Amino acid sequence: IVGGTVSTVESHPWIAAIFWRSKSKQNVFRCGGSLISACWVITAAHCFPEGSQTRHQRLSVTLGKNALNESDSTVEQTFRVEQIFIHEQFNHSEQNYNNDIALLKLKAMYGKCAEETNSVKTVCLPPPLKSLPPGTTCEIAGYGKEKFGLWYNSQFLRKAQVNLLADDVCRQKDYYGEMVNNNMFCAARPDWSQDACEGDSGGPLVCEVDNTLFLFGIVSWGDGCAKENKPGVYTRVTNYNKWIEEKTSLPTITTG
Ligand code: 4AZ
Repeated sequence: IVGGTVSTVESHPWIAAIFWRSKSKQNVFRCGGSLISACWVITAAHCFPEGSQTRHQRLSVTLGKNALNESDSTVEQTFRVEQIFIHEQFNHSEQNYNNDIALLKLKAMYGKCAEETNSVKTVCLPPPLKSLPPGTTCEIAGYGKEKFGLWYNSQFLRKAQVNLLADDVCRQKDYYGEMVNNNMFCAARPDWSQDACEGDSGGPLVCEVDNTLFLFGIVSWGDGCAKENKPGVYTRVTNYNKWIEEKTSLPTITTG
């Protein structure tokens, strides 16, 4: 997050930190995500490059995390991943990350996945096709970089506020032109001072409707961070209610 402030996980209790275990057994932070039900985290498809690295055995998800490089076992809940669903129409070779959405099924421990606490809660999905007017202020959160090009992520969870941009504005030539399609929307600070950045990918953009926060966007891409005329681009979650329902209601394959 560029230009934001340190936040506490209690104010974004659905945030998930997704780690990948490297060959040297180190847990490397990969992406953000959002807890949408006890056993399901929604994130971005581009967090999982093609090939062997995408093996779910290498992934873990931590909920309730304030500091990226320290663990607090009194509030954190860590899970292995049982299954990954990457959107069937996501294409790694395309530049614009169309259908940048994925679901991770957490592996239950003693028959349970996430347990609700002050630091761990689910976020609501908005109703299908619900759209909010341009200018609506929404909130993003993540452990990503505080400046584009830095080599390290933020040590603490950070948040920022961004406004939804009209689609025709974001599709102007000096913005992103044809790169932005209807499965995406743009959001930015009017003075370009706050934005998502590398490492925030997969994480939440939430907007309040009738006193309830809903997950409207998933951090997806952008040209740099907090750059003039280059807003953050988010996966339009309201286009995927059916896909999410389909995947999360699928029976689990068990072996042994
Ligand atoms: C990234 O590389 C990334 N400013 C995520 C979000 C944005 C830019 C880059 C938006 O993961």
